[in-house]
Amino acid sequence: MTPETCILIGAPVDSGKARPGCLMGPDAYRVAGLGAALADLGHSVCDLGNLSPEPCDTQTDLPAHIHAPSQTIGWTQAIAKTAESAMRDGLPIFLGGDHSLSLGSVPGVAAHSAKIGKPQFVLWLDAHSDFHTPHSTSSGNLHGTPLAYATGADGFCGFPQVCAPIPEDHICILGLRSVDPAERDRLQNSRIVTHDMRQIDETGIAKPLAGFLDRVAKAGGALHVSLDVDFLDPVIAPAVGTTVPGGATLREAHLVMEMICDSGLMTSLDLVELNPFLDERGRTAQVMVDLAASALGRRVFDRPTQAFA
Ligand code: 6HN
Ligand code: MN
Ligand code: MN
Ligand code: MN
Repeated sequence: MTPETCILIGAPVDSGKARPGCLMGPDAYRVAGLGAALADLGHSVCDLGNLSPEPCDTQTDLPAHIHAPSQTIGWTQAIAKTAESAMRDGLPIFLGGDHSLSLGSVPGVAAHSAKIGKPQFVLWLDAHSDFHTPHSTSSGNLHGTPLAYATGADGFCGFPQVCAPIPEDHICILGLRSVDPAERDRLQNSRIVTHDMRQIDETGIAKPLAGFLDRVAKAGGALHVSLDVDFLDPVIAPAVGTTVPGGATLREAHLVMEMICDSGLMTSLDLVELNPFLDERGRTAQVMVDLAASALGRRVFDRPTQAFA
């Protein structure tokens, strides 16, 4: 593939839910060798280090059960700004951090795409749809809301204005197997394209993905890929707080990344929800690094053999 300038952006966001640990994610990806893996594929790699949230102490009218709203608003502001500027310089890879980091990454990259006249598309690889608003969520966890925010949904009082909302039919979710009732209603009334695990079992994962990539290509679009650890089956990726059995296999996940690579369409990537405190000898971090490498050109026959003591 064409060499890219990969811009690693650490976003140790941990405010999107109550259980801590995702703040260690960016460093786990570095220890697992993300930078070297991408450099070995011929890309130039620039690591911006870890971002900090902007100070935010605004009192908002968000419902009282929303967890840590000010921190997440501060993160959203910081990440969105960095996302937009990094898009000018290369292919940003956001190292999470929980999925609330996408409240910043998706609107930030979309703002850049709008300025250069490219329609923005989003591929959401996740067991969950993350399509709650602060008013529909019962958990109060903002990591369950970024897709709704990115489409410009109402109810995100105190968050920055989304200047380039993603059209619902530019979003494809793959891997669904846990959707809350209120979220299901919102999803069913939307034009988001969803492929749940039942459908993936029936058709294989390549067919629905190829259809979506084809649409992005025909539209001349920019493609943001958001990879949640829980897209994967917990047997291969245990280091996440929201495990749901019955997820993607290792080969299904690599095939997705290889097809994304072959399409040449990916312009930005989130690696989210890794909680290293829940990992087993770093193996989930390693799987995520290997998947990022597949999305950026590593082929099955040049995967290194890993010997763990
Ligand atoms: N994620 N739907 C549940 C909630 O609390 O809103 C789970 C959200 C999971 C969030 O996958 O990033
Ligand atoms: Mn998610
Ligand atoms: Mn999830
Ligand atoms: Mn590849």
